[in-house]
Amino acid sequence: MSERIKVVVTGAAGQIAYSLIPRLVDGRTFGNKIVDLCLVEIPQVVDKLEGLVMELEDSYFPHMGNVSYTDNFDDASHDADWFLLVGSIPRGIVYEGKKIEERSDLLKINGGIFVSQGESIGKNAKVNAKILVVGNPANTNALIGKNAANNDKQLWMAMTMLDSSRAKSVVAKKVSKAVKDIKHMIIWGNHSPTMYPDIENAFIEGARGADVINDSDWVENTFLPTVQQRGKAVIDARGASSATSAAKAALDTIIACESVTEDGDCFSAAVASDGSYGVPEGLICGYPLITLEDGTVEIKRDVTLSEFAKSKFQQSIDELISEKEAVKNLLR
Ligand code: NAX
Repeated sequence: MSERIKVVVTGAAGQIAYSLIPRLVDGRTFGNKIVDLCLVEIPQVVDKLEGLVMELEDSYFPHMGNVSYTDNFDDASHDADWFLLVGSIPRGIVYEGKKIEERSDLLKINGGIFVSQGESIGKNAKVNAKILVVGNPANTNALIGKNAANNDKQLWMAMTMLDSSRAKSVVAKKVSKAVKDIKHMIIWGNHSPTMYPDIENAFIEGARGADVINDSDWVENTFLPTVQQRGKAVIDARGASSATSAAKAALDTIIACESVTEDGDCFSAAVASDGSYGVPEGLICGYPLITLEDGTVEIKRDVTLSEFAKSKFQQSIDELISEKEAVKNLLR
């Protein structure tokens, strides 16, 4: 009999979730496992999930197990293996008469949600549960959630895979290669415009980015701002934040955690710092990660940063420190 896995998705009636949820049960993301889904929404829209459940039933997914939906996160969290915390108020929408563009506004609105969700996960979820925070501000939401969960065996991550995929795409275009030829693309720091996409340590058909791209002007004035501002560019172009690409990035993060990392490669997500690379302990910071044979996900520690990279990374660390300060009343 196939193994079963329980996955909880918040923000299940939102845009990202509409692309994400069907692909959780399509037999690719979790392989042969039967996936039980628990979909969570706020009370005002939870009934809409009936329609999504109908569509899932109509789609013929042999790997789909039980599907339920609720507005009670605490109920949903019991014995879950994976949490995709997508639910939050996105940048760019009008909320209580004000257009939400600043991170400080997002911090205030969304931070509170993650205290109660974190407590439920720490108490009710599987001991080795993995939690991927997508809802922005993702790093600090994950910090709040992890702190409230108070359960160090569970792995809390904030998503930076989309930034890594965007960076691969920009590099691939620059060198006229396919995206599959670009590997080891690390996003250091915060999932925000201060992030540092590390082109120097990326591999382009096996060669170091620093050796292939000898154009510091392009790196500083085109590559970095293009990747850092890509989220805003998508919002400006489509009038809504990235959805299908964000869903793909969440799936790629799950797959990267569920399979052993290829020798020499790594994947990007933000996890709690253990002091690696000089980041204050506990901050949820974008790092290069690897998944080991026993399923453990750990920080890859053998990457060398140039002085340029260190100064850019430090700006993002400083931002994470100030975000932590801004939510200190939500931390135990
Ligand atoms: P939508 O507004 O389409 O959907 C969000 C959904 O979350 C809504 O249906 C809302 O009712 C629900 N929700 C809000 N609070 C909730 C709660 N406490 N429990 C359960 N559900 C709740 O936004 P969407 O485009 O799907 O984006 C979701 C989040 O992803 C936003 O915060 C957005 O900023 C963030 N993003 C993060 C990215 C990343 O790389 N980390 C990239 C894409 C995206 O910008």
